[in-house]
Amino acid sequence: MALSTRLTDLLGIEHPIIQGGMAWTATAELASAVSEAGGLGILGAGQMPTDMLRDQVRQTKAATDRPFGVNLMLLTPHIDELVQVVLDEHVPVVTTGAGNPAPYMLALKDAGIRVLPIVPSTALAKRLERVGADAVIGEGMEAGGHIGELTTMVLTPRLVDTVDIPVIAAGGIADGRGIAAALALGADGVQVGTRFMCASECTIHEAVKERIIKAKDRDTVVTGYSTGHPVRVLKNRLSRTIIEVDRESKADEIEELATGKLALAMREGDLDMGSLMAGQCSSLIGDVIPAGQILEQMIGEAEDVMARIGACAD
Ligand code: TUI
Repeated sequence: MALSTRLTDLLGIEHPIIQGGMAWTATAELASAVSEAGGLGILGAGQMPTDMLRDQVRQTKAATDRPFGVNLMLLTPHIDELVQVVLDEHVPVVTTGAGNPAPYMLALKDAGIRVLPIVPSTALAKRLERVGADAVIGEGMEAGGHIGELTTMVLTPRLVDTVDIPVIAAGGIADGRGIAAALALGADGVQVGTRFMCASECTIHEAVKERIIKAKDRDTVVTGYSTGHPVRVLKNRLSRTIIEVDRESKADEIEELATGKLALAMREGDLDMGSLMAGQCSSLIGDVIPAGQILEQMIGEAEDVMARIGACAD
């Protein structure tokens, strides 16, 4: 049995799973492995220099003929140049995060790009459906990195009730039970981030993968509320320091403390002072395996769960 949905039709992919476009984490190695295995691999552009994004796109195209995407983080100062790269390189799919992509919609749609904005609420989803979004990704606050206020359990069905385009559930989904739950809430697919950090092809530091595998259920915390851009991370010395400064609402000091810390974690493996952006579902992850196996396991488990639920209804 295959799980085909409006999302698999829209993107021409086998499984209704897209990989989170995590900055400093979702590189060509991971994205091409996910796409090759039938999901949608996504490059995390983050704050990459434009030449690096162009190289990453070309590396992905060389490794797979299947569809892939780029996540554009809209708070990036040179975002206009990154948008130009995805236009020039005819990237098939773009996801956006950390802001409203409306100013870029026309150019992206005119270039034939499928645009899947990440939204934290129904208000933004409605506006983006009107200006041509092909689907929306509703990211609940269980997710790692920059988050909104709503949980996946509430945001997903609210989006399904609000827009006619496909809804992709994100935040807290690391196994097939999460996929089955998202489909039960009316979603057409899921976005999976943290689970893919523990894919063998993911190039982040091995120490971070081990930290995720060791994580217990209360090991993540949200920092930086006073900056207006709260982020969920695994607890460490950096998160404790930021929370202390947060209490005094010193947003400038937090920005200073946080600068460069995501790369410090993901590239250097600094578990103490790096920003360990990862979701609440870290505690559901127990091993590092190839991306293709992650997809296979998640789909198999979702099918089993749905068969079990179906049997209860008989
Ligand atoms: O973007 C993410 N996750 C990220 S971005 C990132 S880099 C960063 N570092 C420090 C501060 C901020 C960013 C690390 N993780 N996820 C997608 C996401 N988008 N979550 C929430 C949103 C979002 C929030 C507000 C999307 C749109 C939005 O719109 C506000 C508006 O203008 O209406």
